[in-house]
Amino acid sequence: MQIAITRAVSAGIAACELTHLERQAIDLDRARVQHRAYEEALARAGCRVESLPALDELPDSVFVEDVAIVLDELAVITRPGAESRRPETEHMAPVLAGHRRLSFIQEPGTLDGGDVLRLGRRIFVGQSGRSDERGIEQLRAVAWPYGYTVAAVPVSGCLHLKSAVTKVAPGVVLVNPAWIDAAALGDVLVLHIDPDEPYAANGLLVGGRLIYPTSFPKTRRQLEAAGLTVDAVDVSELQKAEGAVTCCSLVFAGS
Ligand code: CIR
Repeated sequence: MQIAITRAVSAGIAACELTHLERQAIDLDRARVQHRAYEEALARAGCRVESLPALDELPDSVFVEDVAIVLDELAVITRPGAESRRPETEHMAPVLAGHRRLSFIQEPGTLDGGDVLRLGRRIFVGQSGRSDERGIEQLRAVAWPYGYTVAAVPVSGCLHLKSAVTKVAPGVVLVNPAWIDAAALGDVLVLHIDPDEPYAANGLLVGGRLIYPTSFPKTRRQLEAAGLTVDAVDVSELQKAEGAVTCCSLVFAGS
């Protein structure tokens, strides 16, 4: 059984961090409806959804992916690159302690879970504005004893590595080639987004289904034509906060 941890949308989401987008009004009620529909998609994919209560004083706390990396053997609580997001980790640590042994990224290193892409025993980490060399080195130190390699990948033009690439099927990644060089990922089949949809590289593969935003119809048609099962969800309000589909959950094997 897969477990998906989510957190309800903060009443303060209007004050979210923004790096590449202009601030737009976010309809909180609509964001909450979309988030519940996203949780339903996780349940359809076979997850047991553990939905945590909103933290209204932490605007970006719906984006739980950034505060932890959950491996089969342990969970790493991150130290997010954006200072406003660091208190989110204190709320996640006790939740994950119920599932995994914990390790912590320590000051001065920074790491956002959105920068971490795992392909089997290979872990790729974006060198973004949020994750630095020291954070990446700390992740390497805790993961290598379990047989993981950790490789830094340059990203430019986007927030996180997973804005530019996600796994969409076993051995297959979806990439925006303007933001990363997929050669850094080694032996993997690469699909490209439609160039009209730069934010389209973020999909969430769970239980053989790809949870994917409705806002990228051209790329979605290509994915379906390639034989993928796509479960489309409208996350337009969360996208205004520079979020996507991977960032709203932590999905891992239950024990
Ligand atoms: C931030 O800038 O931190 C949030 N507004 C968006 C985080 C999105 N996280 C993700 O894609 N992993």
